[in-house]
Amino acid sequence: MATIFTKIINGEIPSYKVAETEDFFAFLDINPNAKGHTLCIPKKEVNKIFDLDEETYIELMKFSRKVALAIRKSVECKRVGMSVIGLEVPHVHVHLIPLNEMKEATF
Ligand code: D5M
Repeated sequence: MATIFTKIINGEIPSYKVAETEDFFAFLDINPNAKGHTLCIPKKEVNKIFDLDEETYIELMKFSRKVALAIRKSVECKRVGMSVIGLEVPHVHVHLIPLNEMKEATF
């Protein structure tokens, strides 16, 4: 059965597309940790990151880097954090999360 992310790539489930190439797709996370939180995925349906073939793994990282640089230009943030969690959805995805320094609390 197709993963929810394959359905997003195929347009069966709506998403906010951030970027797309022949092999990769980037879209906004439905449950963002910060404005601009983006997921980068290979179109190839693979469950876990280290099950990817080496070439796709490297290309996914290159794609994610390009998307992160674009996010940094369009969202106000100090930097963009990158993580691979994969607890919920069994389709490899890289989280790109715009980060800002926390301001001192005032009372
Ligand atoms: O988290 C999976 C991530 O995928 C989590 O941040 C929510 C996101 N998600 C789940 N369904 C959707 C849809 N339909 N659109 C956009 N984002 C979605 P992880 O723990 O890394 O597996």
